[in-house]
Amino acid sequence: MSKVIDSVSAFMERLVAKNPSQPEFIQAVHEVAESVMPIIESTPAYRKARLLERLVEPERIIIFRVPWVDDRGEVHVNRGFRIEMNSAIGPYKGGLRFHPTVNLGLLKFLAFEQVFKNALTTIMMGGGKGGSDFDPKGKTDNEVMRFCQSFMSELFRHIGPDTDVPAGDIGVGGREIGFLFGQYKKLANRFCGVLTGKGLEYGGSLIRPEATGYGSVYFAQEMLATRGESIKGKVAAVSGSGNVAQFTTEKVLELGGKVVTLSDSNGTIVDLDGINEEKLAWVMDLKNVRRGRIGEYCDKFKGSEFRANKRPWDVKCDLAFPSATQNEISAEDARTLVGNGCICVSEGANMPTEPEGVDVFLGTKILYGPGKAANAGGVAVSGLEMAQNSQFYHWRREEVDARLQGIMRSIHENCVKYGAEDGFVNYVRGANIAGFVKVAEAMLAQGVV
Ligand code: NDP
Ligand code: 2IT
Repeated sequence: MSKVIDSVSAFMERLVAKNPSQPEFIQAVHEVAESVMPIIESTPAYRKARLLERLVEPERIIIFRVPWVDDRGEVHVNRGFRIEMNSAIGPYKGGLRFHPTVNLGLLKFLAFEQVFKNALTTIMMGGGKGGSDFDPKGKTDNEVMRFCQSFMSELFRHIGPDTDVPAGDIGVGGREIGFLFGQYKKLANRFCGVLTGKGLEYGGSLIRPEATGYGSVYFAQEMLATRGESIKGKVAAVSGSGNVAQFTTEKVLELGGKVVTLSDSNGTIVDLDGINEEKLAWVMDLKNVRRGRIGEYCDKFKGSEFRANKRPWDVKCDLAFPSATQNEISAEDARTLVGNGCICVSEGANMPTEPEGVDVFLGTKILYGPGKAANAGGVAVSGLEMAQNSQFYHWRREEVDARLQGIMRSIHENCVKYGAEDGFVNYVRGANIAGFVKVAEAMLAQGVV
């Protein structure tokens, strides 16, 4: 064991030296390295091929200028990125994030996680991620369109339906994908499945908007079933109020649970009566059409409370669905959740729990589903969208939903296979090893490239 610890330390020392000022990337790699080092140490072919060293080095990074003109005629310049992380098991696949905090290290963490997540889906997809430090908040539709067109004017030459297929993430939803697709088609003179998350009228898949949130709840269902529990009658705390949070809430309600919180970067709304279908419909209109702030909920629905600059984690709940952003659950938040009786955490967001918080969840042996397993439903249905596009055909809603449920079940089984340790499932280890083994075998087979 101490040899494994020494190997992780030595590996991390080299990684930090080579990637200074990329804390999120270092955090994500450290977690995976701890899980997979025992396998690497006991598999000479993996060690010899330097698989982990190759996995942390993106195959290619594209960084570009994105100039655009606002409605007043002023010129702005943003930075665009695409990290093509690993193509061992399929074309690069992963979302685009538009948020002022976007930088190279943040996207490298997301691209790295995506490699393992995509491997878990069982679909042929490598890992990638991209985006920009552009902030869509407060911009008009025309400004967002001009930005997306400028972004795609460079990106289009690097992507394609069997090379690299971007999709949405924070700040990139149906509106942005539409503008990006329009510009790709104009420049490439080609109508194809080069992006996923498209509108239904032009090649999108049914259930793609719902997939990440639904998948995260399906994963929670699977975890709960291992202890004879279900969603019915449970109280859930959800963070965020965007795509993932909305459809997580919808599915929890459908399965008989009660959701008592939502949030955004300004604070949390608490509604102990429960956010029912009617209130959720109002939230969806607020966020997706009127593009307002979640705090407005409390002006509309009396009896609810807005907690400025607070996260939801001190609200008593049985289930927690972090669905906003990375590092939004500290060790103290994790202790509060567990102390208040939370039995299951399913991560809709990518890496929402700080490492010390993960230790709390694993140490107390609650059901803890890490993002790369629990939120893989989104990219899985992106993979199904690619499959439908390649046939110039589409499947029914029930068919896509059934496939999504089957994929979440198989991810859960794989986590159990690699993560079971005397009566307890360590889903972190399970997900990391299951994802790693698939990519590692493909890389070995393809030689040193
Ligand atoms: P959206 O842009 O639709 O919503 C993001 C939500 O998170 C908003 O409520 C936003 O609030 C909040 N948020 C974003 N950044 C911060 C921050 N720094 N601090 C506090 N709150 C923040 O994005 P999605 O719902 O698509 O994504 C949410 C999470 O799910 C992300 O971690 C993403 O990577 C992950 N994910 C998304 C998938 C997808 O298919 N969309 C698939 C798998 C994972 P505000 O309006 O104030 O910014
Ligand atoms: O983090 C993610 O998995 C996503 N943002 C979805 C990626 C995709 O290609 O659908």
